[in-house]
Amino acid sequence: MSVQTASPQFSPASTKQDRYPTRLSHTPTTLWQDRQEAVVKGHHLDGPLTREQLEGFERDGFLFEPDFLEPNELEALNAELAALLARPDFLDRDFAITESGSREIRSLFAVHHLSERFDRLANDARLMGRARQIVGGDVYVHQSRINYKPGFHGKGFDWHSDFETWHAEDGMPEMHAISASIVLTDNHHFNGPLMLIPGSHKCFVHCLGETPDENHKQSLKQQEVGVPSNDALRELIERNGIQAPTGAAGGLLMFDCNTLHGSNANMSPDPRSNAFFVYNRRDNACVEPFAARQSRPSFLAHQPDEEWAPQPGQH
Ligand code: 6CS
Ligand code: FE
Repeated sequence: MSVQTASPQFSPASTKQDRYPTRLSHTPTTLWQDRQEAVVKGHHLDGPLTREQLEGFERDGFLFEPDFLEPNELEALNAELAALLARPDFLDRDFAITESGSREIRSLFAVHHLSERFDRLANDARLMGRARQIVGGDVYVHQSRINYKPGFHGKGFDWHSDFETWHAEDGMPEMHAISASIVLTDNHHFNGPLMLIPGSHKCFVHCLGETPDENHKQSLKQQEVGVPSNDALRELIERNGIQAPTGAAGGLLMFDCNTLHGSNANMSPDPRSNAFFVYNRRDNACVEPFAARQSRPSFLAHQPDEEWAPQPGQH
């Protein structure tokens, strides 16, 4: 049974072939379509990951490495994190997303452009080398962010595929990107660790609902469009379960752009702060959105080798 394509009255802006139709106007007849690209494409490339680690990433769609950072690196990054969080001039800027109903910062985007230290980390050979081995070629930073998830008030993130949003709204053509999440505060069962569905990276769950204009103003607080159906989630979770890698600060969680993930609210006093760098293969740079009328702002989707500066004034 064929997958319904995007409704004709809402044709995607992109002229590139849309391999992953989503934001459909009527319920598709299949829960998902198969992924079309291989997951790990750099077996032939040298790099820090072992064959076993690459095989694990291929199978699960994610890989957790404890103790990735040295203690002194972690200490310096947490000091930088606190300094960025305390910047009064950031609070009303478009790249600083607050929790709904409060002025607490939920996410700070473009941190590799806002902080020398996070820029050095984003370009660290240990991360770039891992990403290159997985996606099979040279990479650039498509997106960076710090998710703070403050104690007691940090809200969760519903189940989603990042690639679904990056394809629909940023124009990322194919699945050649990974996220590297650096655990900056201990992630335990009660402060909302990232949860992932193993194996889900091999299924593209097409989502219902047209992309509203300026959707990011809502979706970064509470994503409502581009979320998988409960039927698809139920089926994938029944097949492969849910995993929530927890561990001490300093660990590294890498996950494929299409691995379904989410997290619960933070019910503990402890913040759950992670820094994320999204590495996209350079030949997979974003074009026009595949399912949105306009591209998202550049703090969410960077181009290779771009000159970026924060937009003046409030968003
Ligand atoms: O829209 C985005 O790009 C962001 N949204 C989520 C929920 N995860 C990935 C990314 O940070
Ligand atoms: Fe995400």
